[in-house]
Amino acid sequence: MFESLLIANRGEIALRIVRACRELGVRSIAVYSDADRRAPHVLAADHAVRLGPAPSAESYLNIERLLAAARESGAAAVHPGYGFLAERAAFARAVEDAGLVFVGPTPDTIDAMGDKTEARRRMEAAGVPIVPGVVDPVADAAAARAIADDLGYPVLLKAAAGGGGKGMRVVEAADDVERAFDAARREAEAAFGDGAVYLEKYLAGPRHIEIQVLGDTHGNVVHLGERECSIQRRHQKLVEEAPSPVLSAEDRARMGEAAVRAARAVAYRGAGTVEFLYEDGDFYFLEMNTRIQVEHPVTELVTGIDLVQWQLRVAAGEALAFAQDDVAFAGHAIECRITAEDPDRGFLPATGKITHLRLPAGPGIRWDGGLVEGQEIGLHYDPMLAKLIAHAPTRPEAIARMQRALDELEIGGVDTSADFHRRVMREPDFRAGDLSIRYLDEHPELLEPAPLDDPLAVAVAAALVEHRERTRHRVQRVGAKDSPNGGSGFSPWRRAGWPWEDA
Ligand code: MV4
Repeated sequence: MFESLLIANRGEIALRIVRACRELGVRSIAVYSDADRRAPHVLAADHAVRLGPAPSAESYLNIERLLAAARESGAAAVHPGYGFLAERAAFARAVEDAGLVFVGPTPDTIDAMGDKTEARRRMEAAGVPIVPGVVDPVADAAAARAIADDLGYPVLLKAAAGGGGKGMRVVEAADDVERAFDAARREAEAAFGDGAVYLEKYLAGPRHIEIQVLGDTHGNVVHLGERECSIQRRHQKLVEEAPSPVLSAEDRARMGEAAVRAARAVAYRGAGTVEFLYEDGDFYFLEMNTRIQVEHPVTELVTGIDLVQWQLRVAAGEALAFAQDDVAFAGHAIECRITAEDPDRGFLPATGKITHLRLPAGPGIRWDGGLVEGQEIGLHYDPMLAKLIAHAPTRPEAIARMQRALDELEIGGVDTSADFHRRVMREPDFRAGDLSIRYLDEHPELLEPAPLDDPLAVAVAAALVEHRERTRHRVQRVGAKDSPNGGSGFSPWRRAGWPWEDA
C-alpha cells in the first residue's frame, strides 16, 4: 500500500476516503478552499493543504494547485472522489505524469467512456446491448432525418461529448428533426466545445438500473450487483436502492455479465458503474461512469465489500481477493440524498448556518456526511450535504428503518430535502417498487408540502397557534438577537413550552 493519499475533493466523500485511509494505515491529505478552512474533511484528515479562494475553478478544479499540494505534502497517490476532476482524463494524466498513483481507471479508459459514440462502438463490439441507434456522430440534419425515419419516432438526439442528460433533445416527428438537430448541435458546441451529435431510439418510461463493477490490474473483473436509481429530478438522483425491486436473479446475472464485458472492453481498473436503461426485461447500455459514485454505500451494505478500500488496494496493485462466485447479496439498502434544497419551492438551493443537528443512529443506519453545528452552507459547491442509508433484511423493513431514521434526523437553520424523502417513503408506488425515470413527473404531489388533512393534527396546530398568540409577550422577553431564528420565538427544535406548563 502507498504511504499517503491526497484527496482532491471535499465534503462527505472526502471524509469517506479519510476513513478508508485510516483503516489501511495510509496518511490522508485533505485539500481545502477558503470557504472550507474548518470543514469536517479538513479536521478529519492527517494533513491539509490550502488550494485557494472559494470558487471551484480556483480551488477544487485547479489542477496546478492540486499537483502543487501533492508535491508539498509528499503525497504518493491522488483520489479524485466524484464530481470536480474525477472524470477528466487530463487530470488523471497530469497525476500520472507527476509520478503519482491516480486512484481510478487509466486516462485512456476515461477518454473512451467520455466520448459517448466511442463508448457505444466499443460496447457493441463487446456484445453489450446498446439502445438502437447509431454509433457515429451524424453529419447533418438530412442524415439525421433519414436515420430517424428508419428507427421510427420518437428519437433522442444526444451530444457525443455529453452525458448526464446535458444537450439531449427528444424528436417526436419527422418534421421536427431539422430544427432539433440544429439546436442540439448548437447546444453541444456551447456546452462542450464539440458539436458532434448522434441519435438513439427514445425509450419512454424505462428504469435506470446500474451495475457496480470492480477491476484490478491482474485481469480480474467482478460485478457487485445493481442499484435502482430511477427516482431523480433533472438528472440528479434523489433515492437509490439495492437490489432493484424488479430484477430477477437471472436478470441480475445477465446484466452483471454485460457490465463485466463492458469493463473488460476498456481494460477497466478500479471501481466503476455501468448504467443501463431497463424496460420489461430488456436492458440497454447508456453510459459508464469511471469513478466512485455517490450511491456506492447501498452496494457496500448489501455485499459487505468496502468499495473505497478496494479502490485503494487496486490502485496499489493488489489483486481482488474474491471472485464473482464469492460475491453474495444480503438484505436491502436504501439511500436518501440529504441536500440543502427546499423541496417545497422547486428544490431551490438553501443557505444558512446549521443551528441544530441531531443525527439518526441505531440498527442498520449509516450516515455518510460531513455536517456539524455552526457550519455555514453556501452556494459555492454542490448542495448535497449528506447521505442517509438504511439496511434491513427486506425492502419493507428497509423502508420502515429509513422512515424511523428520517424521523430522528433534525437539521435546523437550513432547509433540506429530508421532508421530500419522508413523503417518498410513504408514497404507495414507491412502496410497491413501481418506479421509472418518470416517477417524479407522475408524482408532482411529492414536490409540495404534505397536506395537513388529519383533523386531530389541525386541531392541535390551531391550539398551538392560539397559545403562541396569547403568550407572545413571554416569547419576546427572550433575547431576540441571540435567537437562532432571529427572534421569531419559534424554533422546531427548541421547546417553547406547552400550554399546560408555566413559562
Ligand atoms: C435516454 C432516455 C431515453 N431513451 N436514452 C439521461 C441522462 C443520460 N445519461 C441519458 N439519459 C437518458 N437517455 C434513450 N435512448 C432517457 C434518459 C433519461 C434518464 C436516464 C436515466 C436516468 C434519468 C433520466 C431522466 C431523463 C431522461
